[in-house]
Amino acid sequence: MNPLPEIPAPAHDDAERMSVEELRALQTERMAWTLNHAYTNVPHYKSAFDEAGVHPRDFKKPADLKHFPFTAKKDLRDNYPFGMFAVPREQVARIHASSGTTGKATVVGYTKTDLENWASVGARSLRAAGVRPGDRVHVAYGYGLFTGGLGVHYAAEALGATVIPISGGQTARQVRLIQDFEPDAICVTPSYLLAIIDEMVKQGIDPAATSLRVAVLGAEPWTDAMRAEIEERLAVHAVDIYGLSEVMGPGVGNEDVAEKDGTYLWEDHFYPEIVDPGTGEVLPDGAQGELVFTSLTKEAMPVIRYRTRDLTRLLPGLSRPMRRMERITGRSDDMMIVRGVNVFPSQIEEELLTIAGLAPHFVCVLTRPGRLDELCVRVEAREASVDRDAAASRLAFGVKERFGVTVTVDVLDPGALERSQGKAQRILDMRGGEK
Ligand code: DLL
Repeated sequence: MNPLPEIPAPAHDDAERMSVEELRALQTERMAWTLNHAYTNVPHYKSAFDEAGVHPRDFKKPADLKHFPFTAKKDLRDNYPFGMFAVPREQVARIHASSGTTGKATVVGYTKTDLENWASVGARSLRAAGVRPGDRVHVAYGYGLFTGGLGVHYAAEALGATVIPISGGQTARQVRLIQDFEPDAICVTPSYLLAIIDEMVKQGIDPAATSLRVAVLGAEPWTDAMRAEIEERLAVHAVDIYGLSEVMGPGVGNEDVAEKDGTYLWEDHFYPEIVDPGTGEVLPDGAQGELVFTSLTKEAMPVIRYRTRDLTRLLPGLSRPMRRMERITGRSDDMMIVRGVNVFPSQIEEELLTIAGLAPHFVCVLTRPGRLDELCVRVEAREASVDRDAAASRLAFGVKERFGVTVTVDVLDPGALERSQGKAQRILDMRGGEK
């Protein structure tokens, strides 16, 4: 085992030192402001609230939020591009957008104050992750309309770090700059970090010997098994950062490097709920369901009860008043149903990382040869010498044992699958036609 670097404990900011009661009071005040702001300035919210028969003045305490209507991605698309903005267009200081694999992009906007708040929750996130003022931070999230690069960039600056804004791609160059600039931290998707580690090995560089101490990983689901793989190979602390553009971007929440036990949601700016994805009923803390957010301070684009489709549960804070969320199992969109059994790519990842001969580069291929869906896991062998049949049977057996799902496994040559430079595409849907 490679020993992990020591990270000195940081000071917490004012919000992180509040009591739970103080936090609830702050949330109540900010939620009342947000509901009013959205109702008064965004026609969509006015008509949605009116239709549901609720008015911002009905809101007295966070539990009242459940009477207000949800907001879905479709509402943002229907109001494309700027219809969800709550301030005059000239007060919008920046725009981001999600690429949107189908249909229109989702557009989000920020005032100057929103950008400051984002940088401050981002700085808090990086601090929780173990980044310290004066550290060099290699940002390999994509820059551009995607919130990852610029979001983490301004967070690192606000923390007082030195930013290396390389963006995604050009993997050989990423490795060279890590060698030359000796960063303390890297911010990147876990799947692209694996590609960077593989490139180091290819160039004859020992990944465990770099200057890196911390990897701040997010933008896609990843597992504790992947954390163990990255921590061992790169000798860094691998810490989760969470966020989504509709709510802000990276830094809606972050894990604490000393705990590595759930991602703190920065509840002074974003109020979380867990709902039953089918009925929309609010579930108690601890229950598994869909994460829903209401922004508490956003000016340009407040969101009321935004349905993230991310599945998780809320846990009490350990060292802060804010609640933690358990690692996201997956998005409801990524749930595959194979002969009636639900399965997520993250479960496949967890299982395949228990098999020494298999590398964590994989894709789940869904087909429908007859009337039923079938799942084939295409995964790379770690080395050419691996007994592929044995590794394939072990994975198929493990997935069946653990999750009750029958899969076929195709073990490929090392390097056979295309590497992502950002978010990995874990599902290849070849079913065609009706789903
Ligand atoms: O991915 C923002 C981000 C950038 C977060 C960099 C962290 C780091 P979107 O492109 O809008 O924004 O995608 C948001 O990505 O709803 C989740 O499904 C997924 N996601 C983001 N972070 C995590 C994470 C950015 N730590 C969507 N674990 C979210 C699991 C994550 N899924």
